[in-house]
Amino acid sequence: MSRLVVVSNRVADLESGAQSGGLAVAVASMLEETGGLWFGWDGNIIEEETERTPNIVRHGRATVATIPLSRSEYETYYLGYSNKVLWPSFHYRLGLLDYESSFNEGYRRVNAMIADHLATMISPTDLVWIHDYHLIPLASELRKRGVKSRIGFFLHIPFPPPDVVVAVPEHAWLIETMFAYDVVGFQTSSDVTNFQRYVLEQADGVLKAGGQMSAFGRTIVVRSFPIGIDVDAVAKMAHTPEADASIRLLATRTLNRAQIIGVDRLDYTKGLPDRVRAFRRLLELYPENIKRVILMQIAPPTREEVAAYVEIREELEGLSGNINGEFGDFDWTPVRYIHRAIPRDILAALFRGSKAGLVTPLRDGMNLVAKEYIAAQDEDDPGVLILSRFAGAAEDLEEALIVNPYDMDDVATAMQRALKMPLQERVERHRALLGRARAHDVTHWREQFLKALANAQHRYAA
Ligand code: GDG
Repeated sequence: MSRLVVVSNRVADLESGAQSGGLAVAVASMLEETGGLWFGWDGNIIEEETERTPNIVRHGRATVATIPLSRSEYETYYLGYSNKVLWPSFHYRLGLLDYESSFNEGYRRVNAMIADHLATMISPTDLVWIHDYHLIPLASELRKRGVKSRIGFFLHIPFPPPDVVVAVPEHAWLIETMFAYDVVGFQTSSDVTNFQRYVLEQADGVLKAGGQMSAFGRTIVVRSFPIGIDVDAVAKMAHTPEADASIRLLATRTLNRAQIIGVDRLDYTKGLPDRVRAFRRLLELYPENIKRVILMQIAPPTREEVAAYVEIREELEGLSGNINGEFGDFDWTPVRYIHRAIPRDILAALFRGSKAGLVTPLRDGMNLVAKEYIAAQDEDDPGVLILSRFAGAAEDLEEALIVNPYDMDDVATAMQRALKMPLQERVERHRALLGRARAHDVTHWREQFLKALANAQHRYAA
């Protein structure tokens, strides 16, 4: 079995595995099996840009190698190019693109620096799996340093249509670097189509049999690998005696009011202000819900050094405050907003204790919260998932109530429908959704990707 080398912007903390998500656990278990390596930024920032050597720690058979970033690398590579250029544009939000040429220089420099370290740690028989938009050009940097291993890339965020991609000033260079991989994986078939269109229209590429594409003198495999969760782990967390107790306490505290839950990093892609507006619309269109329903929104902070994130927080807090002031009463707070991360087990209990899960991003690569909400439900009395058509998850989770997050009335009507849905319909929809979450779980995702990578023609072999 080949050794697996995983590279991502951040590595998960394998020590505190209890709090880690399914992805980290799935990758970690694979690394343990193969004695693999995980390389990434350690989350620290050093003021001076000095020569650095990775810090290497062993966890069982797995090795974790991390490296700090300098202040200027953090500002250009991470905050700048990754999160002010690629993140907004790949989420179709060109109005939020905030470009400086120094960002791209920093992005190239950090990818080259990582390649310098990694190239010495990789052997030709390794399978190298690189993750996400921070590291798109990493394979091309590794190839320059003579790395001949099979290298795969998985994009966790959407890939937009060519008209949007071309707004990124270095798009031609960026997409060309993707042809240094052997396999390029996306979340959904529409991301694959968008990528194919770019390659055909902008790069004179050719689409070949078996999902292969040729351009820039190279041929790569391009496919979708929809990411999933560890369904049993979430279900188990939602059904412990402690979870039972939390749900009972919640019911007492809220006087048995129906709860609708949203859980999202406070990111402008997640559609949080629109969601709160839709909740207001629910109270206006269906006033029977006044004093009977609560929207619980958990929105932990993220990327607060980027101005667009400060603005979205202010907007969300303003809207929540307005509803609570206007509709609330001494014994009812309509919107409960928590700007903090909640432990995973509590989250699972909250999912199970909520009549509806509200997942309404304006654009999302997949959205794991949708799948976690399904996994946490009681099979004989499940809640209803309301899902944005713009989440990658909507391509598969057809039995959810699919909504347009820009249309407040549509979302409000779906909430009302979820609150009123008869038990039999809830059970049937949930059974189908759970089957889909199981069929496309995180193990399936990992295995499918690594199988495609292992089977890819070894074009760089000496
Ligand atoms: C990117 C793509 C794609 C959230 N709040 C808390 C908490 N979470 C956990 C959720 C879930 C994870 O974080 C979020 O995953 P999502 O998939 O919803 O979204 P992104 O963070 O934007 O992830 C996305 C994903 O990558 C995987 O490929 O699906 O489209 O944008 O697991 O439960 N966890 C804890 N406390 C919180 O308060 N413990």
